[in-house]
Amino acid sequence: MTDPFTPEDPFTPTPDDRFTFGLWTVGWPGRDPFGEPTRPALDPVETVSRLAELGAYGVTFHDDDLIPFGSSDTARETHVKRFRQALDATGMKVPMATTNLFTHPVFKDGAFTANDRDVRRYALRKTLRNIDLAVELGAETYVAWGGREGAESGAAKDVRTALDRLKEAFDLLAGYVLDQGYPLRFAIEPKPNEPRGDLLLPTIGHALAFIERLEHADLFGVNPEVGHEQMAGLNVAHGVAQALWAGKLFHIDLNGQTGVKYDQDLRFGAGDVRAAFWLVDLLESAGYRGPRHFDFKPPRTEDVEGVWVSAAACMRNYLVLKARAAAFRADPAVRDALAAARSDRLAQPTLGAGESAADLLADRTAYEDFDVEAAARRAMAFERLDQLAMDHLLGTR
Ligand code: XLS
Ligand code: MN
Ligand code: MN
Repeated sequence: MTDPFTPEDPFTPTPDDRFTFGLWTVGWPGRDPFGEPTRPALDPVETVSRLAELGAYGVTFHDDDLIPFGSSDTARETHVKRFRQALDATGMKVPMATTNLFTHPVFKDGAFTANDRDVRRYALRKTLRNIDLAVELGAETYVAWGGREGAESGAAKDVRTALDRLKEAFDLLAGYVLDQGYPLRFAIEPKPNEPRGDLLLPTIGHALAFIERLEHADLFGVNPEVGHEQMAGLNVAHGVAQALWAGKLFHIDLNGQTGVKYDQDLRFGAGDVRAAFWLVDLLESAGYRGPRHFDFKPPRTEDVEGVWVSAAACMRNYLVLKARAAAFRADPAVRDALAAARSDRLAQPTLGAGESAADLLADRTAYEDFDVEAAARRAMAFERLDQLAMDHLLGTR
């Protein structure tokens, strides 16, 4: 077997794979609610060059990942300049950026939906400022994760009013982007809980429904995160499929999670590997063109070298799953099993062309003469199909 971390390995990524990482992912020093950091902070310049060496396409950032909160204007310029130089030197891109509206204590009750109006106005200014920088650095997508938009107790937050404020914020931000002529779209990132007990827009479905109420709905899509859907016990591939169906999959956060528990942010492929397989199968077969963005946290047991092992493994696992999914789709036995499962028939519209409800009511074969019992006896043969998928995933086929 080839060493998994050498260039001869068939699963070695290249920028064409469009793999991106948040500065805050590999840069996470390992501080958690129970313990101090286990690793030093990483210089964004080092992150850019290490990720470029590993074959990534680009990096993404929260404003405060790049420019520490409270930096002077001069310090800000220096941080941006050094980052830009690292991008130029490596050819790394910045396809997405976002705002940190959750770390500073001022955001303890949220940002765009904080009960305090001055905090909401400050959050909007912080976001507008970073949108300018995001566009300057070439970003096409602006992610909006709610952070602390939520509550721990019932009366603390009037959810309907909070949604009014959230809409007000997004209408303002989109209006600004349009006025400036920025080529930027927004991707709302759902999450069910953490850091608040309950967060607003907890799932892909909630976010999709919310978007339809926005003034510039066309500018808004979703940024689903694998683990966030799984924290709610949901099937992430189904949620992503619905986002694709709605034309709203603007971005994606790939990582791993083992069921309904705290936000683990494991490397992609760890956790529920079957869910990861079906997600990659979906993204690849649907022709999703956006970045494959990893939002993970190398466990705090790792040192800095372990961080790069973990980052490389995210990309490797994606490419392995992509190859396994392609082999599954190309397998003649799978084609037979799909036919036995009549999966192709789902594409046939239920009604004939121009058929009305009256026509359906007049069709005796649809009801009066339909042999319900015979149809109920038909096997769907899904187990054979699923075991073929398992065999491909496990490499036993
Ligand atoms: C936290 C989120 C966050 C967003 C960006 O749970 O995943 O990292 O992706 O703010
Ligand atoms: Mn997460
Ligand atoms: Mn995320």
